[in-house]
Amino acid sequence: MKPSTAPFLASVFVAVCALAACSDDGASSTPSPDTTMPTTMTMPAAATGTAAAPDEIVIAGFAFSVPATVSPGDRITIRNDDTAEHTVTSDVAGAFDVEIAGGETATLTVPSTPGTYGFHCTYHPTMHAGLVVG
Ligand SMILES: [Cu+2]
Repeated sequence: MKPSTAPFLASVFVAVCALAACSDDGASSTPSPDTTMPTTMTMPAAATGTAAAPDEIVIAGFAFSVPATVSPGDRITIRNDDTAEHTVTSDVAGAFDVEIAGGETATLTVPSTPGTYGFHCTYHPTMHAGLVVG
């Protein structure tokens, strides 16, 4: 009769379990694949649009001010500071065609294909600029 063996094995087993559980917890908490979360959290800030966004076409004095580049598929604001009505119409038909009344703003959906898109105003053909999508 050796009654002391069983309690000894039991205590070793508990100790191993505790170590294993401890290391498992450490392994499961260290990886942080949630780095994509901040990206989605920036969307509400962009949607507020209170401050002038960098991606904005401004029309003033019968001339376009265009951001250096815009992202494919982006939705950018066109602000018409003139009293005259203008349009932002792609030279290549069908890419985009937005009409902006005097003193108003409108939204332009950037083409999803990268490239440089020349555009003009249909009312004032001398107004011409380019939109760089990339
Ligand atoms: Cu115009």
